[in-house]
Amino acid sequence: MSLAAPTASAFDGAPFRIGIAAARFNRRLVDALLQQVRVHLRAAGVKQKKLVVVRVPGSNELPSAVQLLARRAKFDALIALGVLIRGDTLHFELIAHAAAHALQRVALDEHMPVINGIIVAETRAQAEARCLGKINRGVEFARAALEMAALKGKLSK
Ligand code: DLZ
Repeated sequence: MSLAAPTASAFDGAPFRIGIAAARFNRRLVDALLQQVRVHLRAAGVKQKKLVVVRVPGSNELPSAVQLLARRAKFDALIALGVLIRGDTLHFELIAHAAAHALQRVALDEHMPVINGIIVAETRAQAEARCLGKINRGVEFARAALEMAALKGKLSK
């Protein structure tokens, strides 16, 4: 995957309610990612009370959590956060593919922007660079959520 981030565009987050599902597997890294997302959403004006965070065991559970959120309350966008690091077995690849497909399915079925914020890394060092280091993927996920929330608002009128 390219390291190039999309160009920044400013969206006022004040009107938006954003739901986040975050995995507990690789917790230190996911917590850092969550913090990056939170900081950017709050800086963009999303109110604390309009930011709902739920935790799930691992990335495999993110699609069902996102679907439960989509059905429970009126959100403008949802973000799924997880960190998958290649291990000795195929499990990593299966989860990465299944979660990505399922998140898209929830987005289309529920008519809800869903941001795939799952870091899929070959090594722990790659994952750390994206969650704790120079590459701030959390900001990209937050920006994508704000942009899609704004688009949803515009096209739903
Ligand atoms: C089992 C598993 C493995 C091997 N690796 C990860 C990982 O790198 N990142 C992650 O978020 N979750 C992992 N899991 C847990 C699965 O996502 C899931 O929680 C379990 O398979 C139970 O369904």
